[in-house]
Amino acid sequence: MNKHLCLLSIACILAASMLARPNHHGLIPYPSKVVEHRGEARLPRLCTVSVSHSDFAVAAELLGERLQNDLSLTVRYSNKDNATIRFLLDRNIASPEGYHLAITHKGITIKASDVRGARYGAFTLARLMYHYRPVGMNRVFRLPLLQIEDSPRFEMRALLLDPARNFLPVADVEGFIDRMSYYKFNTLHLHLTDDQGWRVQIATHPKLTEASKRFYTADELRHLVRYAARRGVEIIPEVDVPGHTAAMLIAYPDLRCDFLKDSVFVLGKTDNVMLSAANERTYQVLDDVLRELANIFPKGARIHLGGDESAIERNWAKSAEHRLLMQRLQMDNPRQLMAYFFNRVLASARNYGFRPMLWAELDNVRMPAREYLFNYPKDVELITWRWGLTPKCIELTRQTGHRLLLAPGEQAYLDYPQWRGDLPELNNWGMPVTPLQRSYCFDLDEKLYQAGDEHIMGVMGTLWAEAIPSIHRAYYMAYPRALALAEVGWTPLAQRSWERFREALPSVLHQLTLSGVPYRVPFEVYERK
Ligand code: TNX
Repeated sequence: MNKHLCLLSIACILAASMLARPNHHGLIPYPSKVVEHRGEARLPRLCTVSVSHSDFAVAAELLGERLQNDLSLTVRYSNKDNATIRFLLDRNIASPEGYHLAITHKGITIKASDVRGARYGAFTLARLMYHYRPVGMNRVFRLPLLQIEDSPRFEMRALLLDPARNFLPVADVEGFIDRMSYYKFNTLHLHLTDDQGWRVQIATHPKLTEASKRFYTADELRHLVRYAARRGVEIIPEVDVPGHTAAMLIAYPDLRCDFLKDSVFVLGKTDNVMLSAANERTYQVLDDVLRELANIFPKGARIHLGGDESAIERNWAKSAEHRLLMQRLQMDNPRQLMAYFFNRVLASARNYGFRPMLWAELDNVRMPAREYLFNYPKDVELITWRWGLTPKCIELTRQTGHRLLLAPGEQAYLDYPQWRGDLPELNNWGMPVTPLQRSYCFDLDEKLYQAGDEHIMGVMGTLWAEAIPSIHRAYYMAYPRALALAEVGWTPLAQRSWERFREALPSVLHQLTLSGVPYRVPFEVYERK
């Protein structure tokens, strides 16, 4: 082979491998569409940023914060047309969370029809700029010429924090929100009450927080709601009833089932107890709680009311007052009382303008589980979570028309260890290992749902905190798996690639290190074979 042919074939092989492996540009979650042009844009160290629409100011500010904090760039806001980075209103962009980002020789534009899209365009640009930051003595910023058109695959991308089990101060939750919104999560599920603690101040029932000591005041929660909204994150509060209520029943023993009124309950030890469904006081107290929460959360906000792991056989089934109630309601199985209980509590929630959610619970959690514990009302959004039961929940919601959020134990339980022998060291009851690649491959390996399953709202990773004593540990358990779930929730299935994700990861982890996030290093992903 002559020299030229040889060079040509090497060039072809290189080009083919570049085509086979599109550049990841350090982007997680990867956008719907990236078009790359030849050449590069040079950016001045002093970036000017303009917005064509006052709603977009927050997106420009969040971009400025990232560029200043992570890249020590000086950012100036301007109202001139020739700014380096321009946010433009484009009503033709159909998805409110969508955006178009163009990096050209003439500058950078981010177009969106809504502040949500403008914000995500800003975060994508900040991530790109971090990935392509100049290193060493070279101070010139060079970005590839790109056009990105992006919008989310699912409307809800969520993470759950559990300050009920281990309290997380407001500042810790703020930092967590900053991180999650940067990776395009838009929902934070806050598990506010459980056996181990009640973490939201309720003025009409002050004892609820007395024993738990550390809790959020109404004003602190209001602040968090505002803080999250500025970053495009909706907070869903959860008040978990009628099980998971030991803290509530320690504070107010009159809400216990009749035969447990004089028993000794110990905070942190007692579990598997339930609110009485036969006592009017239960409904009164829950109504008060919901009324006060309605003063904290915006009108029309979601609320999660639990409904999981209720030990009905050990509580309502053994109680005289519940037998009487069943007689009155002509029921023959205490499980039917769940429908009675929730119909009343859901009525309060609706009355205060909340959109209710519940954990999807099946009548028989031992396999085969076939039906829901009760007929969930149509307006209730459900979350699937139990191991092995997500396909069943998807099938049932397809029939009943309920909207469903996916948090399957198999891929999305971020409290489980990420590798053999890894943390958590506490409360590890033989938790299944959930490696990064498993979380990433959520719906790549097995087809979880069918085309047209529009009732699927999205994806949620859960950080149940029995074994998560601090925000540091929450980060360790969440990252990098939350990045995998961010991509499951955002990136269209056709664009998903484990290889591309794996290659983009070091750049993202570098930035996380810089901002002090103690994630777990996923060494197994890079181990030499
Ligand atoms: C089950 S997921 C629970 C939580 C626990 C978690 C531990 C769900 C609805 N209930 O209360 O914290 O398992 O992994």
